[in-house]
Amino acid sequence: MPSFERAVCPHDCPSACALEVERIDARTIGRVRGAKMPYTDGVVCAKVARYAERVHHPERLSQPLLRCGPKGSGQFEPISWDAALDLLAGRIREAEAKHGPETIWPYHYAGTEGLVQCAGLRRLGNLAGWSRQRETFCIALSNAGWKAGTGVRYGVDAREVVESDLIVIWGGNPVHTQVHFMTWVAKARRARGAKVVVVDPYRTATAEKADLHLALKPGTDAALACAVMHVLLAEGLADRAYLAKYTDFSPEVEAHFATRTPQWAAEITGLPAEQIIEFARLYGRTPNSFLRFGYGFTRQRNGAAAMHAASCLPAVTGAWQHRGGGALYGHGAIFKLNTDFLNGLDACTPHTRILDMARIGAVLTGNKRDLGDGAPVTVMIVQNTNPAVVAPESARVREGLLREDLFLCVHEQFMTDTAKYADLVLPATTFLEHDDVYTASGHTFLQTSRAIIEPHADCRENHVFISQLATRLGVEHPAFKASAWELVDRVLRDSGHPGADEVQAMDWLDCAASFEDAHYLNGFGHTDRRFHFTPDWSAIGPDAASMPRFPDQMNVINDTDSAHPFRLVAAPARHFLNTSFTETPSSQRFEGRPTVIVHPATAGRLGIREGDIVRLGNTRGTLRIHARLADGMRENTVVVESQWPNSAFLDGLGINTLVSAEPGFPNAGAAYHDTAVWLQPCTEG
Ligand SMILES: Nc1nc2c(c(=O)[nH]1)N[C@H]1C(S)=C(S)[C@@H](COP(=O)(O)OP(=O)(O)OC[C@H]3O[C@@H](n4cnc5c(=O)[nH]c(N)nc54)[C@H](O)[C@@H]3O)O[C@H]1N2
Ligand SMILES: Nc1nc2c(c(=O)[nH]1)N[C@H]1C(S)=C(S)[C@@H](COP(=O)(O)OP(=O)(O)OC[C@H]3O[C@@H](n4cnc5c(=O)[nH]c(N)nc54)[C@H](O)[C@@H]3O)O[C@H]1N2
Ligand code: SF4
Ligand SMILES: [Mo]
Repeated sequence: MPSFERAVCPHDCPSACALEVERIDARTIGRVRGAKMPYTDGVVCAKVARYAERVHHPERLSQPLLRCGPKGSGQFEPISWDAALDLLAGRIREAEAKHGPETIWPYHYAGTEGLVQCAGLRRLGNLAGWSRQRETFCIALSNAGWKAGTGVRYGVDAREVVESDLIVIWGGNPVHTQVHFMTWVAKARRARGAKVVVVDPYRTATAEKADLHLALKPGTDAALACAVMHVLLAEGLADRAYLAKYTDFSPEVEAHFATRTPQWAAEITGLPAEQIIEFARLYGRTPNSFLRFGYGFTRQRNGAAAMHAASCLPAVTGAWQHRGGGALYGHGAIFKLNTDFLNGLDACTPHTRILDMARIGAVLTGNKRDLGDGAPVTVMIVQNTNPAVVAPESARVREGLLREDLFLCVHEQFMTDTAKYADLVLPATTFLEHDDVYTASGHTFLQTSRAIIEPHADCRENHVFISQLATRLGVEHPAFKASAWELVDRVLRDSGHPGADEVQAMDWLDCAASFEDAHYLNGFGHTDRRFHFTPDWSAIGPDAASMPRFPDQMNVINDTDSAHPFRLVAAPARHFLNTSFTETPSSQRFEGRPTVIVHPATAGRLGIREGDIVRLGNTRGTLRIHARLADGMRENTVVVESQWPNSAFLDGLGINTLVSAEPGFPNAGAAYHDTAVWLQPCTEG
């Protein structure tokens, strides 16, 4: 008898949806619909509504595979799990004996956001003394910038936008990347006619819905924010009492903003000065303005400075004091989770080297800047991520992954581009086949999720695979002896929450901060409890000396020049989730093929028509791609919505071929949308 079972979407998305999954039998699911959790409220994105396509996909990995052809040939033969684990443990021991334990690089990201299924590999690495990773794919720059001002990562509950009169969506595309926020925006519009402003270099699906779209040049958000504050201060729209009580605002800061005029920002951003003033007045005259920050605008070398500058806005107007006012970037800190046990930190204090995961290409090709005199990486275990596609500098990543002296083990649900380069490919369960616990960056609910069907074929969950490997390596920790559900229980109890069964019975646990805390009315996260216009960047990252003293535009982006006259934005596609769902037929159908969006004026000038193949390039490489014409952006902006597999591109290398691995400031972070390129019509077809 089919029934609907509760689950939580595990994908790397701010919504962490509560789901109801139709269980047809012990091995089969049917429909997936949203559960009535207060934030996601029964809504689910199209790609997960069709999850049956993914979990029952004919190309799901179903057994361990050993490479039998040349590296990257895609030729594999089946082996048993026991043989695979013995082989992997043997290669690890050999490599450790030759180079020391830091030669092993466990490499993982948020393919599943489940705390337990994510933690195993990190725990094993910590206990075994392997190299660690600096997690620079996603939030390094945005976190740095947010914490510089506020001191702690949380913000106003997104549901409060129904009490806002102005919603500013800054540098994110929630229609693609977190559809639920848009359902709350729609409620605010219906309820009180709230105005919507979108700050984004191109007319995204979100910008299409806006009352005002500020289509600035990528990497110039700090200039816009500073000019807005110039107007607020100059026109009496600042809340001086709030500034004095809650911030470190000073005459020097004010004098600094006095020089950051709309005309100055117009030069940098490409926005008309009048539009900047119009936005500043709208913002300044609306007490209950809600700023929803995306990650997108921080994926620039100056992204942390941009986030810091933009996060100053509600401190100038005092919007934080009002219901429906303030800002949200992410909620991380409200869940107050103690993950020491999960990460093995109860039993060890790791001191090993930390390698920047976004610089995987440089690391694997032996760049001294990354490795110093340390050992080369000769064994990698990759889990929950697909670096052959998602990391910057794809050509170098490929060169590194193809190294004959690298043993690469990839634990995956699908034969991804990374898995194709592996020596050993191991099949993984999906969230429907294992237990876990999830927080969210976009809402305040903590949720547990239990297996609904049996593991597909010979798939093993992350936790089981890593525990079995630990046993073979003789690495001991009680977590390796526990079940995933017992670990869920442990992390919840260690954090002062009810246990796993209780949370499961409650469906979800609201960890929302009080109004006063969420609005920082009890003070900000710094020791002086104030918002910082003048941050202590040295507390945030090693490159503090490069950071501006006051909120400001930092001229460190990969700007256009005569050889590279276009700025490329490599934004997320709607029907994929990073690289996940690139394998499902309906997502492929909706997305069509990789395209570059080109302004019609530029296309006209270069003789490019809709659907033509064009070539994009810079010093890192070139690729061919079909052109799509659209306005709503500056003439020298080009946009590729991805992340398509490399093989979907005409030359077999994806958009990150063009993206540099030069980190952002002051604490690293990948700058995915910070790329200067040239664009040419393609004559070779
Ligand atoms: N050009 C460009 N590049 C980008 C970005 C961009 O905007 N533009 N965004 C960047 C960002 S923000 C991020 S976070 C990264 C994300 O990049 P990735 O971390 O690679 O992202 P995903 O595709 O979400 O997940 C990777 C893999 O995890 C696997 N997986 C899912 N669940 C499990 C599991 O339970 N066990 C195992 N073993 N595997 C599992 C999936 O099958 C998938 O292949 O990409 C970055 N790269
Ligand atoms: N459908 C779908 N959903 C996803 C993902 C996906 O790939 N697809 N990825 C997931 C992940 S891992 C993450 S981190 C989140 C990311 O979610 P978002 O917060 O939306 O962040 P991004 O998607 O990186 O940013 C997208 C927008 O940033 C804009 N942008 C780029 N550069 C600039 C700039 O300099 N200034 C301004 N103002 N805007 C700029 C781009 O044009 C784009 O519209 O989404 C998650 N959800
Ligand atoms: S991908 Fe995001 S929006 Fe879609 S179901 Fe998962 S959490 Fe919800
Ligand atoms: Mo991300």
